[in-house]
Amino acid sequence: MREIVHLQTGQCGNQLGQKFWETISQEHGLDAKGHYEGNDPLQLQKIDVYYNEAQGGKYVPRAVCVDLEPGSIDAIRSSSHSALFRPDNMIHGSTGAGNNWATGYYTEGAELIDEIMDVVRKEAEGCDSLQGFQITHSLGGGTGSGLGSLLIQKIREEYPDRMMATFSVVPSPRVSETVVEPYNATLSVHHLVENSDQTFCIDNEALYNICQNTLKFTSPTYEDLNRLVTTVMSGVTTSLRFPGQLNSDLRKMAVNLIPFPRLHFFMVGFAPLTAMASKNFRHVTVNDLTQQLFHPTNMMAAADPSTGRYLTVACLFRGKVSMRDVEQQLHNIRDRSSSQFVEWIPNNMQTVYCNIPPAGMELASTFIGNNTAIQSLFRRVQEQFSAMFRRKAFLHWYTDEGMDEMEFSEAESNMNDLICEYQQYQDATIDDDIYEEDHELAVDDEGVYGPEE
Ligand SMILES: Nc1nc2c(ncn2[C@@H]2O[C@H](COP(=O)(O)OP(=O)(O)OP(=O)(O)O)[C@@H](O)[C@H]2O)c(=O)[nH]1
Ligand SMILES: [Mg+2]
Repeated sequence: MREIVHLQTGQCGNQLGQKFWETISQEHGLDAKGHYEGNDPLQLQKIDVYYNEAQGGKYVPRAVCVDLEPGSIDAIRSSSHSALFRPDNMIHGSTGAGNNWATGYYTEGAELIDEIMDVVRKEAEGCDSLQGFQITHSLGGGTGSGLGSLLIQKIREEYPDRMMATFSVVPSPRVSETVVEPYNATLSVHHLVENSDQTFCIDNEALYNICQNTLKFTSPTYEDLNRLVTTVMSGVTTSLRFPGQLNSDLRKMAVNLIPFPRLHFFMVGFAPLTAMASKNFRHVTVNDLTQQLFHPTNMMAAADPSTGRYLTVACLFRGKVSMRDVEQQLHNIRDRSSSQFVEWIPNNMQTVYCNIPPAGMELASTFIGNNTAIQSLFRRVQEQFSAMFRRKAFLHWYTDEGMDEMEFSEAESNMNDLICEYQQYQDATIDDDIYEEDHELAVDDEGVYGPEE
């Protein structure tokens, strides 16, 4: 079987990870201790992608939980699903990274990395045929972002031919008021561009908007935001966890979605999203699902896809849907907004089906889009980064941990390049020369995007 090793780092990473495991355990018919009590053989067919089978028919998440402070790990230990996780796989420090990427990457985190890698190695060695890794983390704090980046890098060095998928939470001032988050996020993106194969961008700004505007929560909590994230995580991993043809492993998914290696930052979405109050007054149809799925307000990235263009899209439908209806609806969407799909990748929309709906729903769908509008997310962070970096504000916290200012400049220009690349492919048409012969960045008409030196 093609196994995945899951990692969760920092507070956000552990909270999301814990909910992810609770959700998929329920979908696979496992109780809070990991014993199978389901009644559908499909639940077990690919269960070893995410779980190890222990004695007595118990399934154990192949999960490694890491934090630089004990709080989030203690929370797992005292949760209703505490008996699910393997105690040896929980590793924590005592002081935290104090919102400082450099502490996570260079100092406190670096002290813990060998211990973490030992556990990762043990899990990887226990696999029959490891397909890769996935990690949940936030980019705004110190641990998930800094130690997360270090961990991703170490894994890439040790397992260069395995896939790395990340569920990365992008900070928003609407949700958190820590001023240095744009620094931490930019430094992390700098690493994700190089060391991640596919990154599902979870944008706290968008989650907050969905909770307020669509779900009608007056003051959304992390728990509310995380419920959205776990639904979408369950959605995007469906094809990995249940039998089917398309996108059945991380590599196939990446091959279908990523036309250029650096452009692997996905927008994700989920439908139906309905306020609890109006839930009982609507019957969800395939038409609703597809309309919602492509709607900007359903995207978990605060970026409007209609301002960019789709390089690729994968839609996943769960439950008993008529494939013909789905194909027809998607065809209509494509027809109606054909200019939003780059014409130089024919058939860039894929559909995946799975009979098993998420718990408590009859029909559901998940959206993964590689859309050039994701650049607006990076632009948002970049603007906040530049405003502070220009004055070198707060930099001493990072240099005190042994970091060089150069790394900030490099991270900044890497993210700027990324933004330019998205823009370039957004503007590209089927018959113009995008690349010069030596594969330097092309200059646009106004010379805004200069060639690399
Ligand atoms: N969606 C979501 N975002 C979270 C959650 N917890 C924290 N965040 C966001 O994550 C960022 C802070 O990162 P944390 O994960 O708390 O930090 P950490 O990785 O534990 O690092 P340090 O505490 O600095 O050592 C902020 O942008 C928060 O808004 C959560 O449970 N859900
Ligand atoms: Mg923390």
